[in-house]
Amino acid sequence: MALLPILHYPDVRLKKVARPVARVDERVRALVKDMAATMYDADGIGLAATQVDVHEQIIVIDVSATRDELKVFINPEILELTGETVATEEGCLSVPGIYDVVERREGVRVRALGEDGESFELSADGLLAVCIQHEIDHLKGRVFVDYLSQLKQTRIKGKMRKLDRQSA
Ligand code: GNR
Ligand code: NI
Repeated sequence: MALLPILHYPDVRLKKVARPVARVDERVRALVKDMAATMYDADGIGLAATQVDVHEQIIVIDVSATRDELKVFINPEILELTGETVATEEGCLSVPGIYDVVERREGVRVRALGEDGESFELSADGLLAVCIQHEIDHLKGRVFVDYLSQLKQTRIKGKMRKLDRQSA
């Protein structure tokens, strides 16, 4: 098991579009294990493969308080967005220390493959629904900062470059 380095915004690799996983095999399961370890180590509620510079459609999520309800989504597809628009304060492991409000839909129905390669469907609302939308955005090369004003994006880029200079 390994902890994987997480890319930081505005790294251009966060803009790459992930390709579907052709076969859920031992390689994919090993990557899922490393992604889960990386997410738990960083105290995140989700992680997309894009954030660890792997451009394949793989997401891990755990929104439980007990940190023992890992959900794995391979090749996820949004079947339906439901409910009203809700505004949630979001953060991102690729944009550490930055939090801002993003509007998304309240509910989501998603189809994906599990770690066993079997297809499943899930309906979610609340934080899980927000997190699923946030992670699927990563697979499409989109970060929550992209929804903010140009002024905020410019400021956040500056802060992140400074932070990454200091820790380099
Ligand atoms: O840990 C995370 N918290 C979070 C809070 C509100 C909305 C979305 C998230 S996802 C984020 C982890 C992450 O960056 N996933 O890509
Ligand atoms: Ni994120």
